[in-house]
Amino acid sequence: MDTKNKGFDTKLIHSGDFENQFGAAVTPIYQTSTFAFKSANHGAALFDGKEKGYIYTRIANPTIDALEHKLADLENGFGAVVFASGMGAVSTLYAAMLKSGDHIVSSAAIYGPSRSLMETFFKDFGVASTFIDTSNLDEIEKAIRPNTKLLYVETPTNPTISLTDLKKASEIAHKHGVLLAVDNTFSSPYLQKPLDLGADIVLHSLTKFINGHADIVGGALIAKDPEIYARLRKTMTYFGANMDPHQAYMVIRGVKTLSIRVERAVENAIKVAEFLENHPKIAWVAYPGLKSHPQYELAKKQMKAPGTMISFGVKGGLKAGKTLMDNVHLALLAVSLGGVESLIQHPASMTHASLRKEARESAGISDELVRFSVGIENVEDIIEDLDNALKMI
Ligand code: LCS
Repeated sequence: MDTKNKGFDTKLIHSGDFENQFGAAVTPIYQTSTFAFKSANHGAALFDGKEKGYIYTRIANPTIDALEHKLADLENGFGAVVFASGMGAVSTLYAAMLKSGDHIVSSAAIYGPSRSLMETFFKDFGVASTFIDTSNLDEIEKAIRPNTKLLYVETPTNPTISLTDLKKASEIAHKHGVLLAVDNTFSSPYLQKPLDLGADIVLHSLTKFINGHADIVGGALIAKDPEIYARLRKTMTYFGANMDPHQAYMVIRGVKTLSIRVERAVENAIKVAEFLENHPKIAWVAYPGLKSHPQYELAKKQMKAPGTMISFGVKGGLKAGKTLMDNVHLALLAVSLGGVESLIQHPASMTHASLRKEARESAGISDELVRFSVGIENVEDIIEDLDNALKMI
C-alpha cells in the first residue's frame, strides 16, 4: 500500500508492505541466505546493478527491505539500513563517515560503548574526539575544528536525560560543513523526528522502543541524503553487521504498536516522575516532563511528549540506591529500556561501566544515579513497588 501521504500510525502498520504470493496479512520471513539467479546473465546483471533483485542476504533481503522502508518512512528519511544490533549501527556510522585525521564532536553522556568505541578503537585508527555538553550550544561551536566531520548527539542522553536543541545544533553543524547524526533511541520517531529538525542521519537501537518487547537486539541508520544512504549501506555490507530476516520480522511486528505503547508508558512516566520528585527519600529527579528539568520548554517544543526514561538520585547516595534496586520486584533489575516492562539499573556500574571514571564524572553520570525505564504496567503497581522499596532504605 502507498503510505506516502498517510498518518504516522498508518505507516506503523502498513509502510514497507509488499505484495506476496498468497496474500499473507503480514510480511513473510524470507529465511534464506541466498537467491537463485534465472541465468548466468541474470546473475551478472544483478551484480552489475543493471537489473534489480536479490542476490545474498548480507546485501539485501525482502523481509529486511520491508523493515528498512518502514523505518525510513517513520523518520521521513530517504533510506534506512538495519543492523544486527544498535552497536552495529554505531560502529558502521563511525566507519562510514570518519577516517584517519578526522574529528568528531559528541555529547559526553551517550550510551557507554558508543563513547568507549570512539575513545579506544577509533582513536587508535587516528580519529580525534571531543565529548561535551551538547545541551550548551556555545560548547558545540567552540568544539568544532577545521577537521570536524560529524556532530553526534543523543537527545535525551543516556543516562542523564539531558536534551540538545536539534534545530539549533544542526544550524551550527551545517555552518561549519559538519554533518549532524542523532541517536534517537530514547525518543523513538513517535516522539521526535530529528531529520525534520535538520539532522542528516538518525540512529536507533531497535532493541528499545521500536521493537518494544525485549526479545531481539537490532539497530538502524536512516539518512536524508541518497549519497550518505549509499555510503552507509556499502559500509554495512563490507562490515557484515547485517540484520537477520527473522529479526526483521520481529521488529516489523513489534513496531506496529509503537504509538500506543509509548503513549501509555509516557502517561505512566509522568506519574512516576511526580511520585519520585515528591518523595522525601529522593534527592533529585531528571525527567523533561517536570518543570524542574532545565530543558522542560525545549522538550515541549522538540518532542511530542517527554518520554519514558527517568534518572534520579536517592538520599544516601549509592548505598541507598542499591537498597532500592535490590528491593523492587515489579520492575526488573536489568539493562536495556523502552520495552513494555519497567526496568531499573545503575549506569555507573552497568551500562556506562566501560567509561573511564573521569569521563563518567565530567558527563554527569554520578555514582548515585539510578535509571528507570517506565513500562506499560498499571501505574499504581509501579509506584507501589517503588514506594515499598524506598521504605527499605
Ligand atoms: N544507543 C543508545 C542510546 C543505547 O541506549 C544503546 C543500548 C545503543 C545505542 C546500542 O544498542 P544495542 O547494540 O544494545 O542494540 N543501550 C542499552 C542500555 O542503556 N542498556 O542496555 C543497552
